[in-house]
Amino acid sequence: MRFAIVVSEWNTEVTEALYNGAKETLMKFGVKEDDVVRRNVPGSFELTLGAQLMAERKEFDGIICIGVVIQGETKHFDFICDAVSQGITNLNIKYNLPVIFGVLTPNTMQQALDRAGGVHGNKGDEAAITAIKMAVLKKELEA
Ligand code: DLZ
Repeated sequence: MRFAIVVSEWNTEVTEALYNGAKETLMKFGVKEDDVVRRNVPGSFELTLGAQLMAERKEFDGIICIGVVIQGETKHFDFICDAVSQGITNLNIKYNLPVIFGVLTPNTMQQALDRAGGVHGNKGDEAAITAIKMAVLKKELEA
């Protein structure tokens, strides 16, 4: 199978750890390194278009979106989280393709780090496992 990973450049310390977790998990389950294609986008808001551009290539069994939006003092958090969660949901339906929401929405940077290889594991791993499970389900049901 072949997967795309779209990575937001905001909070890179966390998004790189999530990306590495996702990529390593895909490879652990047998995906070849050449079959994992990475592209960056400036922020989580841009994950939807980044994933859509990858979906348009029609060469992937799943797309994993990686981002971290930290609760701040402005309303940016709500707007970005609403937009990207709705945008990614729409892509799943529009392309009939697993597009995985690997976006952390913590209150603090520490909570993000705890979920990017820290005490709460690595949510990038979980995103990769979800992508594989959904890609397998799609193949089974379409066979
Ligand atoms: C503007 C912004 C803010 C305030 N916070 C975050 C964040 O915590 N995580 C993230 O991924 N991106 C953030 N951004 C950038 C937006 O996602 C987007 O890149 C800009 O609003 C430009 O469209």
